[in-house]
Amino acid sequence: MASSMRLGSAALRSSFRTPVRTSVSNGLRFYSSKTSSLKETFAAKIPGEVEKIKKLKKEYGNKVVGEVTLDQVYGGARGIKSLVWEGSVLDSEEGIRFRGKTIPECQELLPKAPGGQEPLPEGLFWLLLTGEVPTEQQVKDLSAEWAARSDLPKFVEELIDRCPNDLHPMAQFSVAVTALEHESSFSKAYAKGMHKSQYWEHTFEDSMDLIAKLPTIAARIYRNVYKDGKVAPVQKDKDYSYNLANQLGFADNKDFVELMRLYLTIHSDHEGGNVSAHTTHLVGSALSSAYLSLAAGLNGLAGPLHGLANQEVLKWLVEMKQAIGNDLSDEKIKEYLWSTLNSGRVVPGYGHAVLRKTDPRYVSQRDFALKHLPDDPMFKLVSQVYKIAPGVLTEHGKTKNPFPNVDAHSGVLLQYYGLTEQNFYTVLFGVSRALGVLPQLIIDRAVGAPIERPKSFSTAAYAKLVGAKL
Ligand code: CMX
Repeated sequence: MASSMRLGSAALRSSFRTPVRTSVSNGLRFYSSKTSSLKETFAAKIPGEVEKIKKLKKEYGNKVVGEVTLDQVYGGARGIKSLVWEGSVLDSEEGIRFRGKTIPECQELLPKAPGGQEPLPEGLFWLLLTGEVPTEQQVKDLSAEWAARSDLPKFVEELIDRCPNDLHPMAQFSVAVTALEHESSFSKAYAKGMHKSQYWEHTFEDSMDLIAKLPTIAARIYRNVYKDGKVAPVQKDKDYSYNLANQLGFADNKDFVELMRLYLTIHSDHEGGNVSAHTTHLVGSALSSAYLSLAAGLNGLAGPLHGLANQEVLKWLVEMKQAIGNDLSDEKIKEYLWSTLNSGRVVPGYGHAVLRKTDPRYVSQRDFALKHLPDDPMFKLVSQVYKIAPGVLTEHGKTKNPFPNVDAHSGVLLQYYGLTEQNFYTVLFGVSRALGVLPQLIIDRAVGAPIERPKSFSTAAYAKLVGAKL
């Protein structure tokens, strides 16, 4: 794997601080600077990680890690252990840990903006990729590097501008990210005939460029569909969340900027098996570029059972208010919950494939609301539903988890600050999700993860396998 650490011309592009080449040793260029860049930090970790996996496979490769029942096969592969995901692990009772750290721990440990209280998502990205908590300077450098890479190609701007306003913002988002394939360092190098040891570097470069461009893409969609079509330029000395808030048109409110920092941090990663993460990883396993892989993941995030639920929640709450009127008593809310269930629909924002408790991402958003908008009527309604819905869902008896997930809260926070256009909400989720799934894509290419190809059978073949006569 030593050759995989060769940092070529792509490395020069990635080194934002004026690089001073001091030595070239074993093909690895070193730059004099006070702190290590993200690329250098990650590159230094690769040989150890590759060695760890090699040793694990060599010594324990034939150990059984689980068995699969027919119910699991027909049940959406729930619980089948078959994926490797380094950034986060989801415990059904405790919720997510990013590289072993809970959300409150990340809130405490990750660097913050001057005067800010919420973690900067730049720090989370660093943590997910390297397993290390970055210094303030490293995070500052990363903010500057993303700002420096943020320009969109003209044809992508035009492509977004030509989308009809009634094309869902998530479809526009996916189109724009797919079109960025034109810029892919990975695809260009592959076409020329790249050695596999260089895959990760090009994936790293593409991921950094892609992440850098997402706020401008998201803001262009938002400003085109809902506002005057004008997007503020990225401010090179500001952090990622400030720029996103500013480009959307909300940075005058410093609490909204803080909300963006929290939002982008907590929506980033949630293990590898969820639809957007798994899809990005799967498509990437075919050596499709970071652009094509993320676009595929975004298309999955756009489904109502996954990321789109955050749009659905606000819609559902507004419809509930319209249907009930001013008497938002517990009894009326209970009736509304039952009417939703009895009409064969799901209660959006409740339930989860893995979690069996209230989602800590819900809790951190609730804490934010208690601090910044305790008297907002919609927040009060969300809190009231939180008291009632778990009981109703338990009585209904279908969902394995009657508690709220991340999507039950986000829309209410956004609407409070004036971002009321629900159809746009999943785009913000997508910007954040990129920060979680792209580190794994880079890791996949660095450790030589193979193309994915699980086995399928027909129902007749499964019946034969289990000895059933149908
Ligand atoms: N309201 C009504 N019924 C629900 C429900 C809810 N919130 N959550 C689950 N159920 C139902 C399922 O539809 C399923 O019914 P059928 O047996 O008729 O098919 C049954 O309960 C069992 O489902 P489960 O095993 O508890 O949940 P799944 O792992 O199949 O699905 C999820 C998980 C999230 C898709 C589901 O809970 C759901 O649809 N929730 C509402 C949508 C939502 O909030 N999605 C966002 C999830 C977080 C995210 O990815 O962003």
